[in-house]
This record gives sequence, structure tokens and C-alpha cells, in this order.
Amino acid sequence: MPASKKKTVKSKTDQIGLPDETMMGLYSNLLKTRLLDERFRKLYRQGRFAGTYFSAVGQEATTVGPTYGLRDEDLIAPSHREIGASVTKGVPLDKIAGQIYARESSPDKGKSHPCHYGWKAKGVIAPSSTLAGQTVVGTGCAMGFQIQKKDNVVLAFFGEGATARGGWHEALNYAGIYKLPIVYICQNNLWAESVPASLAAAITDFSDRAKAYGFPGVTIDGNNVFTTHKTAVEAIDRARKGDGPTLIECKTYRWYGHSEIDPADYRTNQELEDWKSRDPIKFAEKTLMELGLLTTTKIEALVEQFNQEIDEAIDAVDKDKYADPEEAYNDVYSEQFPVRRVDW
Ligand SMILES: Cc1ncc(C[n+]2csc(CCOP(=O)(O)OP(=O)(O)O)c2C)c(N)n1
Repeated sequence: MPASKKKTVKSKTDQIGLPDETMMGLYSNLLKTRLLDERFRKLYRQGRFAGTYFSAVGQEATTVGPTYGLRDEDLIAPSHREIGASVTKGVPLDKIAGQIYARESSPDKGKSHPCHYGWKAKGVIAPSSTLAGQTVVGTGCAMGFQIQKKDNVVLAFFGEGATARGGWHEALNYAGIYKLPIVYICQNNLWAESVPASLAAAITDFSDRAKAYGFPGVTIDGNNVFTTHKTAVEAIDRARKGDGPTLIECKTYRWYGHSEIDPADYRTNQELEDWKSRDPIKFAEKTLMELGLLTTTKIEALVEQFNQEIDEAIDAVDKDKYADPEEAYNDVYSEQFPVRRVDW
């Protein structure tokens, strides 16, 4: 065969197309998110904090990949399962744990749900309890960036169930018209509580919804962190250049119930086992080991380091006191709420 016709076999690194440092950074954030998430599940079961806990175990690559490499000034508009976005954006672990424990030092002074992670200094907007609420707020923030002529972007996260909400469609329609700098990331984990995706929409690929609003939609493997990162980077570049939004649908799966109080008995063991065999962490580990970037010893060292950071963060918030009840009135309105005490 003439030299010019020879097939060049690309190395694995070339196939992935990411620098070693980026691949390792992605993996570290995946691992830290998994360890933190599993720890919160355990603490909830021990009765150490109130409410419930929404685990994102199994879906970490959908949040870590897109968030990795963002600027502090770029914004995250999260829903209830984006612990990985906060970890990757660099929100201090004691702020994340503070939210879980609803203590005085928590970002919202204990007002909201344990999994409503927000932290202004790192550009994570506090989530809204109303599904897709932060898709609307995030779209407004993207409009703000455009008006201010800033080349920052917003990443808005939600589940496939939330895409049925009216506000979600209005937000995407608006963003399409004005070519706003926003990337919409749908985590299609097949279930919205106990409602299967097939009963929430008559389409299989939720990225199809983008067609109606005049911008690109793409469906990807949400358990491959290298894919979620690369796809998001392309969409983020488009958004920064003023070319408008992208809708990325990540096919993924949550391993546990909707929250810790849900036994998830509406799904089959087979379905769960199939998805567990596609664990995003194990996939990244296998890839990095094949590339010679990771060893079992290195993994053990990272686990030890992250567990220590998690221990320290939890010890700190555990000792903290609950916020004064009057904090409920603060940071709610732009001006101080006039009523300081209510006698019930
Ligand atoms: C408007 C509204 N309806 C219902 C709820 C209660 N609720 C919270 S999460 C959830 C399921 C959301 O499913 P999906 O959007 O697919 O996200 P997932 O939980 O699967 O990550 C529901 C029904 C809510 N918060 N807001």
C-alpha cells in the first residue's frame, strides 16, 4: 500500500483529544463528587441532617464535564442534582456541607433545601424549588451578560422531566431569538421521580426540543466525562462568540431513589445493573489507567486526600449553630423586609 493510503491509527490520547492535565482534572472532580455524595447519603441515614437528600451518584459526568474549566464569572443555574457542578466550580466543601446541614454559615443561612447548593463567589446561583425555575433565571442572567457586552456564559442544568414545564420552553424560545450566551444541559436519567421519560414526552431524544427554538441540540453519552466536557466546551465557545445557545442532552442514570426517602421500586433491577456497569468513575479510571496516567496507588491517595477534606468540612459545619430564625427575612427582598417579628 502506498504510504499516503496507509491508515494512521490514532493513539487513545489523540482519540480523546484532551490534554493529560484536563483528563486528570476531570477525573479528580468526578471522584471528589462521588465521595462527597456517598458521604451525604450516609449522614442522612444516620439522621445527621433534616429534610431529604437528592443523590446524583451515577450522573456525575453530566455536571463535572461541562463545568470544568469555566471562569469564576461564568454562572451555573442549577436544579437539585448538581453537586458536581458546585464541586467543580470550586465552591468550598464547607459551604456545600453548610447547605446540607442548614447551619448559620450556610450560603442561604439555612433557608432552603439541603441540595439547593449556591455560592455567589463562585458563580453558582441558588436553585429554585420550582422545576425549571433556574432555567428561566439563568436565561435572564445570559441576557444580562449580553446587555453588558461581557463574554461570560451561563450553564443551566435540569432533568428531562423539567423540560415539560412552560417556563422552560419560554426561556429557550427567548434565548434562541436573542442568541443568548447560555448552554442548556439536560440530564436525562430516564425517570422524573416515578414518571418514566416515555410518559413525559413522545420523543426519545430530548435534544430534539432545540429545533423548535432555532438552535442546535445534541444527544451524548452522559456517563463519559471526556465527551460531556468536549461537547460543552464547543457549545461554550459558540455562546461566548455570540453564536447563541445549545441544548445538550446527556443520557445517564441515577443509581438511587429520587431522594433518600424513595425506595425506587418502580424500576427493574436489570435496568439498574445495566447502568451501574456503565459507571462514569470506573470508565474514566479505566481510560486513564490504559493511558498510563493513573494507578491504583494514585487512586488510593486521592481517595484519602478527598476523604480528609470532606471530614474537615463536615466537622466544621457540625459544630456550627443554626441560624437565627429572623434570618428568614434577610436576603429575600432587595430591601430589608419590614416585619422583623411575627407573633403567631
Ligand atoms: C413545578 C414543580 N413540580 C413538581 C416538583 C417536585 N419535584 C421535584 S424534583 C421532581 C422530578 C424532577 O425530574 P427531572 O426534572 O427529570 O429531574 P431528576 O429529579 O430526574 O434529576 C419533581 C416532580 C417541583 N419541584 N416543581
